[in-house]
Amino acid sequence: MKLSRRQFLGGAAATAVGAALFDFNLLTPSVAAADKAPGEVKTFRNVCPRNCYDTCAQISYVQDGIMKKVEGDPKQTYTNGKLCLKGYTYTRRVYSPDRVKYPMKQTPRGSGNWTRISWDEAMDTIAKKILDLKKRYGSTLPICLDKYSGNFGITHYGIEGMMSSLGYTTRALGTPCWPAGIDAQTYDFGTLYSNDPEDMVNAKYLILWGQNAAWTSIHSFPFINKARENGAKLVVIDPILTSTASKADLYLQIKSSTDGALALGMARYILDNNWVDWDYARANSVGFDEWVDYLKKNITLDWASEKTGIPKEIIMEIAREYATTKPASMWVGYGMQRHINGGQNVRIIDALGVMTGNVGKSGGGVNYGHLETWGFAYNAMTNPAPKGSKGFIGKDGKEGDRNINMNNFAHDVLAQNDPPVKMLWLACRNPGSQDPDTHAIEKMFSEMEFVVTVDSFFNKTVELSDIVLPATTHFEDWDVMASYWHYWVGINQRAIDPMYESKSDVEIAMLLSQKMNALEPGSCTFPTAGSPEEWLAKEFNPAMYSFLGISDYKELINAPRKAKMPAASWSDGKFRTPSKKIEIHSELAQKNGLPALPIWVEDMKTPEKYPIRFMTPHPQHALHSQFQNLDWMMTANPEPKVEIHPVLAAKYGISEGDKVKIFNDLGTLTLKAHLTRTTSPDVIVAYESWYKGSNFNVNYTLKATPSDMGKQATGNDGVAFHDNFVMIEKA
Ligand SMILES: Nc1nc2c(c(=O)[nH]1)N[C@H]1C(S)=C(S)[C@@H](COP(=O)(O)OP(=O)(O)OC[C@H]3O[C@@H](n4cnc5c(=O)[nH]c(N)nc54)[C@H](O)[C@@H]3O)O[C@H]1N2
Ligand SMILES: Nc1nc2c(c(=O)[nH]1)N[C@H]1C(S)=C(S)[C@@H](COP(=O)(O)OP(=O)(O)OC[C@H]3O[C@@H](n4cnc5c(=O)[nH]c(N)nc54)[C@H](O)[C@@H]3O)O[C@H]1N2
Ligand code: SF4
Ligand SMILES: [Mo]
Repeated sequence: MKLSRRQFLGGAAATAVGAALFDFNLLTPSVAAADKAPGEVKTFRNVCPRNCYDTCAQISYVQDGIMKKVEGDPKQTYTNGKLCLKGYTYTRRVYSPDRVKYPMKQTPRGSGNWTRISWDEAMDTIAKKILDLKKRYGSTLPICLDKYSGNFGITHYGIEGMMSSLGYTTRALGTPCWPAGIDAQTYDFGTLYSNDPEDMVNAKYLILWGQNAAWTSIHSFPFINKARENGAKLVVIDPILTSTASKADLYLQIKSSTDGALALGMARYILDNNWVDWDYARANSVGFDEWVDYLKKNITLDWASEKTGIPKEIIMEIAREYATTKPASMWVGYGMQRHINGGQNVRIIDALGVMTGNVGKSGGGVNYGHLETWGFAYNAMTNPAPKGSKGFIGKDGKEGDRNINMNNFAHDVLAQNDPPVKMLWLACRNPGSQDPDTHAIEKMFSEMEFVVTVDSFFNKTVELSDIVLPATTHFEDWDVMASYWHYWVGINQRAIDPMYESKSDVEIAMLLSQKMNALEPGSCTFPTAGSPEEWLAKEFNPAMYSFLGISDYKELINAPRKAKMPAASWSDGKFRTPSKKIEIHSELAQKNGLPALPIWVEDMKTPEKYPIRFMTPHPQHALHSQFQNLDWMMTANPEPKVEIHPVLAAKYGISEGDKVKIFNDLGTLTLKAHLTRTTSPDVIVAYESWYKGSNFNVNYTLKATPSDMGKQATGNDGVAFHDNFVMIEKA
């Protein structure tokens, strides 16, 4: 294929940037300068739209239409001028030769036989298929959308808007990230709402509970370090001695899924020593005394120690320190709630925070995440179904979309029969690599009539599709982003023109609407015109403007804005539960078949046949299936490994560097062994990721076991990703 001048420039410039990332003056874009002297370097404001705590404010540097480098924005105090490793690779992503450049079709699906097609042909094929399905089944319900976190920019909710504009469809509902913990905090406090992470500097004691900030939220660390410089002690509780744990003053290698037992043991000791903040707990919560009764009758330190594998003396030590060092902050990560009792464990930790009066305090809190700054207009998302559309009649008798479980997607797609799901639209989503039970996912794809994926790379999901449409990156479009962790909001400017023939998800929706209406007038309500900036402008509303202290979105071009919120969540004591108090006793939880109180719920028993727990948490060099495929990352971290404790390795005759077969009833994967004492002898670890040119995928062995919570606030329970058991042998 002949390269256009633009493609060539992109590749060459990216190489120049690669050689000189940290010395901007060394940049010699000789190719760009071939026909004229280098132009002025322009800067643009961007925000990293990945599903990352940090949602960094970025500055992109563009010369002659080529993005030369990306840095952290110093005007945003949380990002504070720095990016993570992934953030610094963005030029490699934008100018990657592996990008999906044009609309392409694959015949047959899965064959790798891709041919370039025009946008018009792509839209014509897709629109005709939609109309055909609608005619055959009398509705658009056979069309199913699976969209999640590839890009959380607000205009990207236009993907959902596009679906609504076609009629009522089938939708993957839920979140794999944090649903059990969201429900736990919803039962307790009424919603999830956490302290400003920058407020961690005020903590005098800090517990990171199943949270690997050194990898997954690196910008939080300067605030943690500052607190430590001020004398705060850092405790990390994790079954794996992570990078984060290595920075702690005290690390507890807890048995997976037993955090509730640890918190209950701590609570009992706090109670016995009367370090309880009775005034706070009784004034602000309901059911506190009932829970105290439970502690007295059921919980002992010996029991907690046996359950968790943590010596009694250590439980006593952290209980005393946590209860008597004020303010004390807890950060509950998403890793610890990926269990069959994960939500319940979060509820118990919440209760510990309430018991010690640490909720509502600066430097305190039981922090998990928030959605307070997400009050946008969601204009692109809101479209009426065309007149006469037939929908799914829900339990409430209302007609609408048919929601299926995002966290058991393959199963749920195949379980639909009235009408069946026939077509998938995937955008910002890679279930081929990220969903549990990859074999089931592959089977589901193979049974579809038609699959469209919008993405920037030929990943596993694209491999299973009929048509791929090239998506722009966040430097090629206008957008706005909020964080689920810090309180800042920032804008994405179009720093460079869309690469090749790529388009944003909203532009694709407009094109589809044009085609649908040309073929069958009135068949799609999505607007057919609008510039990227117009779409962006419509995502703001007066409340958002006032929250950010601006009157026009363009002000965000000068600097990101921090929402006007107190640093301490719940400092006004206005909880959002039915009783308006913290519900230690939650009737809503009880109504949903869960314990009313934060009491112990058993963890998963280890199956005899598969005695080794296989943990697959989030990687350092990747954000799920993003980034690890880029050349710099493949150089930094060329291949996946499985971490095995030397004692376990010895038992199976495995040495450093050996190939190890990891298997259970669901599937098998073979990985190189890395022997390390950072894990325990009954747990092996491989970080989920998508490596270029490799079929490595941890999810081949992972069953879609639901976690205990998630339904209440997010529609579906989470996935107990870490309750996964396998056997190993030397390959
Ligand atoms: N074993 C195991 N599995 C896990 C987890 C685990 O801990 N262990 N974690 C789970 C969690 S928490 C999550 S959040 C999920 C993540 O699951 P996904 O959201 O599916 O994961 P990503 O790989 O981040 O993104 C999906 C795709 O979006 C694409 N994309 C990026 N920007 C755009 C855009 O603007 N438009 C379009 N159309 N596409 C775009 C990316 O190129 C990528 O291919 O994985 C889950 N899976
Ligand atoms: N670099 C990088 N950053 C990311 C992501 C990424 O993929 N890569 N993903 C983003 C997304 S979508 C999410 S959801 C977040 C998730 O970020 P985190 O909240 O940090 O979640 P995880 O990496 O899934 O798990 C964190 C830790 O929980 C531990 N853990 C597992 N089970 C238990 C348990 O029973 N008890 C305790 N105490 N600990 C346990 C794991 O060993 C792991 O070290 O990170 C975001 N940031
Ligand atoms: S991946 Fe996370 S930490 Fe890295 S640049 Fe993006 S938002 Fe920042
Ligand atoms: Mo996530």
